Amino acid sequence: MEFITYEVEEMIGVITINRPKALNALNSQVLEELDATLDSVDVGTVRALVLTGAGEKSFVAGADIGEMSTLSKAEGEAFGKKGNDVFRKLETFPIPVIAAVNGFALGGGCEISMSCDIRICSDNAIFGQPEVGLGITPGFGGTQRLARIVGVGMAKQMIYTARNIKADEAYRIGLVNAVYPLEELMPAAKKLAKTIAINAPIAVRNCKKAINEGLDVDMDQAIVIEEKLFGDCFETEDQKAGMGNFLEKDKEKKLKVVPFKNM
Ligand code: DAK
Repeated sequence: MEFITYEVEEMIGVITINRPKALNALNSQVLEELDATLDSVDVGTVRALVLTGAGEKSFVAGADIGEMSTLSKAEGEAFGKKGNDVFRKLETFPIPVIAAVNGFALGGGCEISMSCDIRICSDNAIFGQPEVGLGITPGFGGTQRLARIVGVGMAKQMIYTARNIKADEAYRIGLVNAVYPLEELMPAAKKLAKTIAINAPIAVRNCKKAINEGLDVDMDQAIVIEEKLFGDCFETEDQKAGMGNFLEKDKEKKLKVVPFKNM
């Protein structure tokens, strides 16, 4: 891999987009390598992912404008599909993904962060959807995910004006869950990932699925999705150990990591 690094620490996988000379902009190769990296994650042992960018200035400064500038309509559509497929893979990845946004998150950079389950950022982070200034629409799901995360009015304002926002505004509108000094961002992301990782993995996966799938349907259908995924947790070792520890009032055991089984 030239542009992606992947490291596993305990039960946490850290994926870094590593193309700092172009502020980690997403060209076809980055997207292909990211896709292959996700395929290589051992979700039997890794329980949460952190996605970040290399360097201290940029998470991802967008899709690669140089590569896009000469695309035909058909090539533009194919490039859009390549990005959308990998973003969707992230969004529906069986384990939670935390975006640790360490600087610019523009265009495709903002969009890839929105494909993650949770976003936290450094205080130098800048978010924006500048596409209309470049003569295109957001093409990696920005028109859809931004509205779902920050609401229709704020999403329309950001997209129509192409105006960037700083970390504090991203926090205020709910685009990120927390803001940290740059040097504290990765430790905070890993701590958050570990807090998720020590919980029962089947339950965490099912929560992700229930939230994601439930948001796409009406409430009656959504409740049925939740019921099925709730039921699915029973008779698993996670559920037996989790509830058993509580009933035994064994605080030590309660804090222990439940073995990963029954998937
Ligand atoms: N693409 C390619 N190279 C980029 C880049 C990008 N998005 N962003 C930065 N770079 C490169 C710069 O060209 C420069 O390269 P060298 O000149 O050194 O070779 C290097 O990174 C450093 O950038 P700057 O010198 O510009 O650094 P500054 O600190 O002065 O400025 C900046 C940082 C982030 C404000 C500036 O680089 C900038 O404005 N970058 C572009 C940001 C942007 O507009 N991003 C959105 C891209 S549009 C679709 C699929 C996808 C999309 C749309 C449709 N379909 C097919 C339907 C997605 C679109 C986008 O993401």
